[in-house]
Amino acid sequence: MSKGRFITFEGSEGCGKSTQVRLLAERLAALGHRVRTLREPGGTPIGEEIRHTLKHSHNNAAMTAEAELLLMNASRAQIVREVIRPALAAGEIILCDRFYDSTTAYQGYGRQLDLEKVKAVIEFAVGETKPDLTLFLHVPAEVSAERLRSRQTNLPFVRDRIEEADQKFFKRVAHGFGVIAATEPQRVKFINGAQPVEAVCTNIWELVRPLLPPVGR
Ligand code: Z5A
Repeated sequence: MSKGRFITFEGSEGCGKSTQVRLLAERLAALGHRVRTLREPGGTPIGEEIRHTLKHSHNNAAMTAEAELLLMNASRAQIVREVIRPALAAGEIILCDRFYDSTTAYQGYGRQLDLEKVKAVIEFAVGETKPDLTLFLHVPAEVSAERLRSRQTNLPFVRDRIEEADQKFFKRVAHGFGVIAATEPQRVKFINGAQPVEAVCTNIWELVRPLLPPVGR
């Protein structure tokens, strides 16, 4: 394990990742840990431009699955070297909203790209930099849809190319996350994201606490 800790959050849209990243970061900071929150795609100036191209650009409608895979991993290659490795070497705790399991689930299972090729691209992007712990927040599709609906009614509409995919795509993504969690049970921990926020928070804390470095290290 590196000097710092690298914890990733995964799951379908609306599963509560961003909420839990924020709450865990607040808790760790209150205990005196040096903590940094990141998101993918994005998290660096280059990565945020790639994120815009992937999600919101007016010119992205014709994007191929292959281009999507490479752009996700271009953003990742940048954040790994520009931010994650230096922060881990300095002993920080990194909480990242999505990382490479999302590529396996969305581009591999969702877009149905060859899983071996997807794996090779991920490995090129991340090298030795892998999460110490991955928290997979699972919610049923109807819970995810309901949360996104209620959030959308409170915010101005912003088009998102990835969210335009059909329900079959999102079913394949959810199946992909299930396969990932079953394949790597040591690293990937299943959490029932449909519980109230506080209960999810408690489940996460039980998994994170044993991994923490001493404060001030
Ligand atoms: N993507 C990809 O294809 N390949 C990749 O390699 C990577 C990503 C890295 C990123 O979108 C998109 O990129 C995503 C996958 C793809 N696409 N899709 N579709 P994003 O970053 O904009 O969003 P997201 O990652 O999909 O997550 P999200 O929609 O922002 O949701 P969330 O972070 O999981 O949930 P939340 O914002 O914390 O909560 C959603 C709502 O539910 C909100 O109103 C909360 O107040 C509420 N909430 C949260 N927890 C609870 C509980 N426990 N009970 C009740 N209500 C709750």
